[in-house]
Formats: sequence, structure tokens, C-alpha cells
Amino acid sequence: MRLLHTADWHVGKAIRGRSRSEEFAAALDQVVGIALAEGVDAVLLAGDVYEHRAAPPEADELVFDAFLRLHDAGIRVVVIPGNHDSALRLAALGKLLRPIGVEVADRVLPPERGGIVEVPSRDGSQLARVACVPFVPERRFGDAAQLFDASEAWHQSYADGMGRLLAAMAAGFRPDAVNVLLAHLFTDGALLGGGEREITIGLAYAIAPSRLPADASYVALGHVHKPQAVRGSPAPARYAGSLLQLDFGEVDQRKSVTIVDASPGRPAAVREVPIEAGRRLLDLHGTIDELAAAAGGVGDAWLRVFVRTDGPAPGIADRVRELLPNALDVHLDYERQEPEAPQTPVSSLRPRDQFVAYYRSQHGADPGEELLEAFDEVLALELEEA
Ligand SMILES: [Mn+2]
Repeated sequence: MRLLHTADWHVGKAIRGRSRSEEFAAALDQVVGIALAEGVDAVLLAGDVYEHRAAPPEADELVFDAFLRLHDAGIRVVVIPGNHDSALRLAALGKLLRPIGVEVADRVLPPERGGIVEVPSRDGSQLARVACVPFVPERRFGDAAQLFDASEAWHQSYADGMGRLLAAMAAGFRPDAVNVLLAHLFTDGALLGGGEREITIGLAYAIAPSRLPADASYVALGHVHKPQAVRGSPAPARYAGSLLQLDFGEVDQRKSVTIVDASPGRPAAVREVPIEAGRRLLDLHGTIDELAAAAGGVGDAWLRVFVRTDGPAPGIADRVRELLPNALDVHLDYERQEPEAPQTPVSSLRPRDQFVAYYRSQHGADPGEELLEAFDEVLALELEEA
């Protein structure tokens, strides 16, 4: 049977206050289009459906539209919550989503208690058994482990405990089924691509790829936004990656979904299908004149701009934004002097010298005469009023 693996939609995420709803709509439209064109039996959505735990209505609308279109095409969906999602909210939505073929596995459950979702192929000839492991925060691992026959050893470390939990889930696999692990977790050695909250991408959370179940036909992962195969996994395993370039840490990443062809008792064959929708994120470097010359060639990309100057240049960020309306971040690029270690504590300096010390620490250069005059003026006014 054929599955479409996608993850980390993060619907509702804005960038520097600018909405990306149109981009999410276009990207989801493409995902649904690929599912239809490829004739998949089911879609596996590996967590971080939404950006925010309390998703705004327009995010719901986009997600529901995608689910309804898949339902109209007779394609089932299995969803797990990621660390950005509210599992409780997805659980509640799941009651309404089940009748349209969207199964929400909102928490970790042992196989015999519903932790494995069964999805038949559309022709009824094959059955996928999807072991669902939503994101488990470290502080909640004990609650998850409690549902299993967990020994003391489960609690030595999160990474080891999760390895044991994955093995317990895989105990529910059957040789005559297409066995899949669907999980939102971080594996050791994954190539990061930004856009993920730092706290959950760290050593304490990193599960050794060797702990992924060897008898899975496929392991469908979410959490890491750069699409990639998991090196060192005993079964075919992939991070599908995010839907859009979500932040400047994801510049240059090509987004995709993964198409999985699987049969019982053998490793799945996988291939990537690119997602072209959504605007690019782009880093732009140059002097103000070079940026002006480049403005015509950047299309509708969201920009992070590094302006080369001789030193601090008040007002230049506004000029850059006039030239490049999609400049979200503007950084000044000039040689910064290492601030000297202060001889006297800053607090004992006169206000003007405090300002100079602060300016040097922020900009790596001395403030201009004009700025100092303005400072003196404001200070004088303040003192007058006091
Ligand atoms: Mn994510």
C-alpha cells in the first residue's frame, strides 16, 4: 500500500508579524494534490499540525479544508500531536474528525489499549498498523511509562526510557501487516534546521536511531524541520520536514513530503515529492547600492538583509525597507571594535558616558556627533522637568 508522510505543518505561524496564511493554503493544497495524484491509501501527519496550542480560527479552517478534501477522495489520515500542539485540543477535535476518516492519536497508549491505529488499503487487500507515539515531554514521561509494564530501568534517562517505550509499541506489530511507527521525537544525529524550540532539541531528548523498531516497514517522524532520512536506523525512517521554510534557520531547505510504498514483512521504498508552494526565505548581503540593484530579482521572498556600511548608520534600516518591502530583519554589517573592558563601573559614570559605553557595547563603534547632541538635548529636557 502507499502512504504519504508529512509533518510539522505549523499552520498559523507568522513571520515577524506578517501572516503566512496564503502560503499555508497553497502548500496544503499541494499536499492534498500530491496525495490524490499518487493515489495514496492514507496520510500520516507526524505532529506539530499547528503553531500555537490555541490555534486561531483561520488556522483551523486551513487544516479542516485539507482534511475534508482528503476525506472526499477517500483517503484516511492518522495524526499525532507534536510539542507545539495542544494534545487536549486535538483530542477534542478528534471526536469530530473521526467520522471524516481522520484518526487522532492524542496520547501514548500501549498497543493492546488502542496505541495502534489500523488503516486498511483502499482496495482492502492490505492493512497498515500504525503505532502512534505523540510528543512526550520529559516531565510527562513517567505518566506514559506508567501505562506500560515499565521496570525501574525505564526511568534512568528519557532517551533510554523512550527507546524501551518504542520497543513496547513495536511488540504490537504483526508479520502480516504493514507495520509503521508514527512518532514526534528527536533522534541523535538528526540535522537541525532551525524553527524548532531549542529546549526539546537537546541531548536529553535525543533517542539513538538504533532504538527505532527494526521490524517496522517504515518509521514516519516529525520534529526536525529539515527533510532527511534517519542515518543509523534499522528500518527505513525519515523526517518528512516542515511544510514551508518557517524561519531563517531554514533558508535553503527544500521542502517535501515523503511517498512510502510498503508491503508486509519488508522495508518500504520511499521517495520525496517536493513542495514548491510558499515564499522563499532569503539572506541578502550588500551595500545599500548593491541592495538597490538586487531589489528587482528577489521576487516575493521574505528577506533577512545584511547592509554593508562603514559604521552605525541611523535610519538605514528604513531605507532598506523602502527598497525591499519584504525585508523582515535588517542588520548592519561593518567591522565592530571589541568594546574595552570598563575601567569604572558603568553606574558610576555620568549619563553621557553611560550612553557612550552602552552604544559601544551594542554597535561596536562610537556614536556620531549628531546623536550625542541629541542625547544632550533630551537629557537637558529631562533634568529641566525633574
Ligand atoms: Mn516542529
